[in-house]
Amino acid sequence: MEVISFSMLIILLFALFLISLPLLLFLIQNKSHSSKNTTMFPHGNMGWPIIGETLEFLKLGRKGIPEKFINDRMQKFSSKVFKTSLFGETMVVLCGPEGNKFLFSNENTLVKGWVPGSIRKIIPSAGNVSTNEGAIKMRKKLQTSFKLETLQKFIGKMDLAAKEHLTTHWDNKKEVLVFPLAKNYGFSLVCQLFMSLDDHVEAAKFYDHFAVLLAGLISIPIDLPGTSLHKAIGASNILRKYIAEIVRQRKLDIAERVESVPQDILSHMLLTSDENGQFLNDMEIADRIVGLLVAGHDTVSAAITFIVKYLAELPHIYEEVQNEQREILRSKPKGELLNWEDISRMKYSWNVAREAMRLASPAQGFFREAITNFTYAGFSIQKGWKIYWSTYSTHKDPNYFPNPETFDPSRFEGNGPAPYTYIPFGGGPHMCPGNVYARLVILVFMHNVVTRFKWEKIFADERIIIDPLPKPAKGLPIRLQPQCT
Ligand SMILES: *[C@@H]1O[C@H](CO)[C@@H](O)[C@H](O)[C@H]1NC(C)=O
Ligand SMILES: *[C@@H]1O[C@H](CO)[C@@H](O)[C@H](O)[C@H]1NC(C)=O
Ligand SMILES: CC(=O)N[C@H]1CO[C@H](CO)[C@@H](O)[C@@H]1O
Repeated sequence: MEVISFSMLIILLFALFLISLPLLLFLIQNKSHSSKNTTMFPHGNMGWPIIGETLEFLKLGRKGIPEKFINDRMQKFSSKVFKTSLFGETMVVLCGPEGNKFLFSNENTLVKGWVPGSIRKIIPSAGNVSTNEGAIKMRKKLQTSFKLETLQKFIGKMDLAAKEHLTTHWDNKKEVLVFPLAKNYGFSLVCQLFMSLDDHVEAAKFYDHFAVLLAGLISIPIDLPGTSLHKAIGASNILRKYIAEIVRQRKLDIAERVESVPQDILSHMLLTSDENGQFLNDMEIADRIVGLLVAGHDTVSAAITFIVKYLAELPHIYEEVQNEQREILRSKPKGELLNWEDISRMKYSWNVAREAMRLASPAQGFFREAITNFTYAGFSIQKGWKIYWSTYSTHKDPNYFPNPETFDPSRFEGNGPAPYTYIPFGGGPHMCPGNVYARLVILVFMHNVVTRFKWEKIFADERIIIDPLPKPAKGLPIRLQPQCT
């Protein structure tokens, strides 16, 4: 019975094929004929319907080789640009420093910022950065709040937080698991600095919702009960209500008695606002703060984790960082907290941090959307298409970074890497406003950790996973040896 129906199916398919053959031939001919003189679209493979090549993209990331996705296709299709489908969208990938330069230089004329649907559903404001007037004002406000002049006032607070973290979680321990501790540290730091959420019990409750939110951020955008996206949207609603209440209370405090208002980034934003903070309502401000919490904690935690990893693997580099930091410590009155002058002396340490962010870039890449039809490298790109560029494809290109897998902080000496090749924070007008924040937090942590500890890895060959941020597969357990200074 089965055999019969199977052969019948074959015959049926064959007949169908024969009938449609002329039509097919006509279509193919017509296509090649007309494509002779119409614009040429970038070549590429669109993968499966809807999912496209997303699974392959995510799989290579989990294997720790996200650059392979780009490199394979650059070889197959074009070294400059290719087409694919990711996160349910037609996606054009621009490659190499020329691609980066093109995108950064044509911001708001040919392209604008874009984020995948899953992120827009969880953090609505992430979808409309440059549309309405309130959003533009808010963005400007945030950018001033993230300038060095503003943030350097918080260096002492960052130093205290690093000291407290190491005392609580590292002191008197033989072993620690670095990655979860770095996440915990990065998160409690943003809570303290942004909105003076110092209470550990409150912060822990807050963190649970936050973890659910993060898990859904880069997911297939299907919002049904049980999916990680659905849970993340729920968590985001709780967090935004919670933060909106903090914002409401803070506005009241500011209106009533300015002197006793907590000195944090939220107060700074509200106090420097030209229109008494009325440009956005509390919920809209809360929405942006959730976005900042996401951007500000995970990336910094990943960077710290990888710095600890490389310092464990490379004792001569650890020693040089330690010497630089001990020198700074010795030059200060005992007990005085770090300040901007100290940070600006941490030149070697910063090169080490930058090299760690080259090899394990916290951001894999960024998205844009074409706002008009344009031609790039001879290929036509259509209005509405999404564009992706990847940090890893230049960070690991031997043309720009010889022996790309070798950790070498001297790459950042002198003029440093060629333009548009080292881009962990993006570039152009949309450059991540958190780069100054990241620099301060990372250097303050490095100062404290190398002046108090030396360490070695427990698993010499621990794998790296990128999902969506880089992390060591086993969380980077290390063995500690306290240092005296
Ligand atoms: C996003 O934009 C839409 C319309 O442009 C607006 O209705 C909505 O309130 C905006 N969302 C946020 C969170 O700013
Ligand atoms: C873009 O090009 C397509 C054809 O390739 C055309 O249909 C469309 O009208 C163009 N759009 C704009 C905004 O020029
Ligand atoms: C053969 C032919 O028609 N060539 C034309 C193809 O289109 C370009 C502009 O898009 C023309 O310049 C060519 O003359």
